[in-house]
Amino acid sequence: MPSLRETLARTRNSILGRIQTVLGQADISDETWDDLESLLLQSDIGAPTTEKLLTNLRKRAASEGIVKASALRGVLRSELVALLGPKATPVHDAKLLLEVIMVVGVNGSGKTTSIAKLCHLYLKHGRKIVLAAADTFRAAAIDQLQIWGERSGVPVIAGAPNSDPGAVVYDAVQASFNRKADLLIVDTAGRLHTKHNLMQELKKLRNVLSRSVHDAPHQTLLVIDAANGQNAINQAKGFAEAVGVTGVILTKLDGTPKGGVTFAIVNELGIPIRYIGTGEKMTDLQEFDPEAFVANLFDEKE
Ligand SMILES: Nc1nc2c(ncn2[C@@H]2O[C@H](COP(=O)(O)OP(=O)(O)OP(=O)(O)O)[C@@H](O)[C@H]2O)c(=O)[nH]1
Ligand SMILES: [Mg+2]
Repeated sequence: MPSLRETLARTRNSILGRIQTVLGQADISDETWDDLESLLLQSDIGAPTTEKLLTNLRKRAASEGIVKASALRGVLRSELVALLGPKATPVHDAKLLLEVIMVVGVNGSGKTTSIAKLCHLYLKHGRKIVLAAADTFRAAAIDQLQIWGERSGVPVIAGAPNSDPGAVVYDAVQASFNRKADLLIVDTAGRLHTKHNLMQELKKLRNVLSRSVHDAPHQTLLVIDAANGQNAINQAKGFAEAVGVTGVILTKLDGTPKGGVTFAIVNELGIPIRYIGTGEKMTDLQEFDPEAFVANLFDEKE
């Protein structure tokens, strides 16, 4: 399992790492602010979030009487941590008979892989899991989930290719009750958000869940490929409007310099990051920890 430090290497080495050069030994000048702004903008943090950060930094520099640019490093870090909000605590309510997690996201973002990783994590916590293969549009998608299920000994409820995903979800709820499972994770299809019918389909699935299990889905996790950078924001808005999203699984941080998008997601969408994907293996999922995340974005040798 790669460490967070390894996972963030590309992001750290690309742009965010250069911030320490800008925030060097000289006194703060207009140039410091300009350079900082342009680096933040290049780092996929996005314009609204960059603006917010700079406003806060300027205020703190003034009120705390900061003169040296290097003294802004710590302030920047604390502002970045504050932006990400508190570490999300596990939301499992033990009184819930059956918890339902619906997983959504565009195709290829890493939904099925992330579900396998979530299984691995929750099995360690002693949960009894059923998976629903509600991505019925591609036979390969059903197979992929079944392979993961077999590997970890978790039953996968699936239908025939092109069958009604609502029926699959309904069957999966019944199977969960029959098997006395306490966690049902639903995999869904992921065409582009611009195709209205996908969103309609997801809404239908959501309704089947809410009619079958009290308060379900208890979590709706949106899987976002970090390599999509700023494009991920609009995608996420589409899903959030259609099905309501309670948390984000940010995948493929290991392969991209665009880790700055993490801040844009939380700030612009107001949705917390719950997990991050750090590789392709079952064990490559970490609970998101804002402080550790920010600490590993910068070079420790500063
Ligand atoms: N490096 C890396 N690869 C990942 C990560 N998460 C997923 N992948 C890879 O991304 C590719 C797509 O993952 P899937 O889980 O099939 O994505 P999906 O969202 O289910 O895709 P569709 O079923 O087509 O909608 C696979 O090759 C995964 O191995 C990650 O955190 N890091
Ligand atoms: Mg899939």
